[in-house]
Amino acid sequence: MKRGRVVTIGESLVAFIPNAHTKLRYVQQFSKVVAGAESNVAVGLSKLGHLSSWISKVGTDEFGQYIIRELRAEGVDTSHVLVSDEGPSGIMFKQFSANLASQVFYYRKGSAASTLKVSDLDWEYLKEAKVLHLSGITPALSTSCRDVVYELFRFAKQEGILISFDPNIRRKLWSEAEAKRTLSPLLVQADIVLMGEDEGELLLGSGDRYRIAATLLEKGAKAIGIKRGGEGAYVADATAGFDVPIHPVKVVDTIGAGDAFNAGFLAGVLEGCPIKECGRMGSLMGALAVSSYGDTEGLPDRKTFDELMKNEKEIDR
Ligand code: KDG
Repeated sequence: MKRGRVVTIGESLVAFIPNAHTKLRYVQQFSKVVAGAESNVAVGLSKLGHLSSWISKVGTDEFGQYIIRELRAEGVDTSHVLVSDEGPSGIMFKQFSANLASQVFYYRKGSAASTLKVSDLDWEYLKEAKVLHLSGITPALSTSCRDVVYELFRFAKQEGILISFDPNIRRKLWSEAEAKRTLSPLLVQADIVLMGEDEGELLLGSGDRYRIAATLLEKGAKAIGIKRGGEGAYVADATAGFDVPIHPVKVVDTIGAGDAFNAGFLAGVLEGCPIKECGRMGSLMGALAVSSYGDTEGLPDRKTFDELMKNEKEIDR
């Protein structure tokens, strides 16, 4: 079911996951996985049988090789990833508290990915994309990264490529004022908007899902997925809007749920599904992400996904 390539661009990091629910100062062992909002979406789509690419810059270090190797193993096209000595590959640590809340600590300032610039990109290759998936994390990384995202929006409009955008506001990377100034103009230009209800408050002045959707549809968005955490999601297009419930699962780590939702939702869009179905697909992927520790390790292959969608299989994690 290869129906058109989704190209994602943004930083991926090596994420260290502690083996205990306690402060990092007391943790003795970690396992490592790949994290990154955009590459998470690429992995989710690839697992569902879609063509996906991830473009970024990694350092000339072992972690850079690890990131590329893992994403390639998941079927993501990494042929346009740059390996650069301008900075190291970024890393992050997760911390789990006793009540299961997850926190992240970044070590990514000056990373290779933060040096990404407009002239680094192969614009001919980008023309092959049907959808360009971007997030608001990239413009928070550096001025050159912000320029890249603005240029990608301009280019996609010119080439008739659909832009899928998740503001993914990361308050550890910039101030709310900077995020609002930079992301609000982008949000209203995207064709597919995938965002948290809480992000609507900052970027559009309303945290009400119906208002957020109405505003974005009026600006020209074609499909909208508003993620509401434990409350499910609201999805809408020009024809209809639906509240989509969550799938009940045992939550072990909520990080990555939004990206998994995005992958399921985008798969639905690529397959020409009605908006409600796109929402159900996103919701199932989100549920599977929160029931495992890494961002993408819990995501299903297509066969399992289809069985779960038809309720032929119980979610057993
Ligand atoms: O959405 C999950 C991401 O937050 C995580 O994988 C790391 O990309 C990441 C980031 O910048 O926070």
